Amino acid sequence: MEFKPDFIDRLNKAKSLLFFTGAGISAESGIATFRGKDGLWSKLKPEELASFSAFMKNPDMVWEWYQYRREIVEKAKPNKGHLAIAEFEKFYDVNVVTQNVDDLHARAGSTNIDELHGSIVRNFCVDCKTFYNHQEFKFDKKVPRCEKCNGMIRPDVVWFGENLRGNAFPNGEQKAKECDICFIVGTSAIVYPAAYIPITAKQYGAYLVEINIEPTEISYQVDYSILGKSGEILPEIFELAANLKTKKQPNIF
Ligand code: BV8
Ligand code: ZN
Repeated sequence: MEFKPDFIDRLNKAKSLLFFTGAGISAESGIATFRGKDGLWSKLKPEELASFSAFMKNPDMVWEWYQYRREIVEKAKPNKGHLAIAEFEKFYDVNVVTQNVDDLHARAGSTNIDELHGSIVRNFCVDCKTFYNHQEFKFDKKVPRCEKCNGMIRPDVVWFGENLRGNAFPNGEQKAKECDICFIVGTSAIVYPAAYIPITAKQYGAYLVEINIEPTEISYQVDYSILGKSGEILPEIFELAANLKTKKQPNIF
């Protein structure tokens, strides 16, 4: 695959890379995306499933939907895109700021991950906020109860209308300000405040590279838009980077 000369130059000089990822990077692992022709939202309404009010209105239905998605995540494997991102750590400071709630980046070996929208493999009690991992309720078809206070247990994902929790967003923002290249991988870039991450990177001088199978809301703002599957493109970019970073430095004496 041929890459633009200015991108090659940036990749050669870069020290810090940020990968801002969305559901598209997990598509080749068999996990459905949200929007697009066979996305989750084409069959189901997000407000009826991925919101706190939906959970309180119909807890068992929402719980079951997450159990169904957890099973898919558990059976899924990191694909070549996730693995390539982990490999970049050999030559760069790498940060992954993901909107995804699957654990495929961690399972691929990435070590600096901010999960903006939480994680489907974690649960917590709505009342006393005690955390539980999903294995403890693996076979529960109905919303389980907290062993400490009998409150309802919910998935630790950020639902629509909920503030992002913990330090993931501020951490991600700080890393966006410091990165040399911000890769925007497999996201429609319409969910906020997550979609501010690449904008912040651009404001602080990063070179923006989009990897997607189609143009998106953010395509007009990026420096380089590469159309194609992330599982195919990321390994090619890693190979280019490895050649650049390991080529024998010219003998200056
Ligand atoms: C909040 C977890 C404060 C649950 C999700 C402005 C500022 C702040 C908020 C808002 C705002 N404007 C609107 C809002 C409200 C809302 C929002 O952004 N709505 C959107 C829809 C307009 N934001 C919120 O509610 C956020 N909270 O702001 O709190 C607040 C509080 C009260 C009132 C107001 C504000 C919380 C948002 C988090 C919602 N939770 N998920 C779960 O997963 O079950 S969002 C959901 O969308 C997923 O997390 C997902 O990660 C996220 C983004 O989707 P993508 O990852 O981009 O996936 P998508 O399917 O859209 O796209 C996939 C892409 O991959 C496509 O482009 C496709 O072409 C590409 N692709 C496919 N295959 C491949 C590929 N690319 C490469 N290779 C391939 N093989
Ligand atoms: Zn509790």
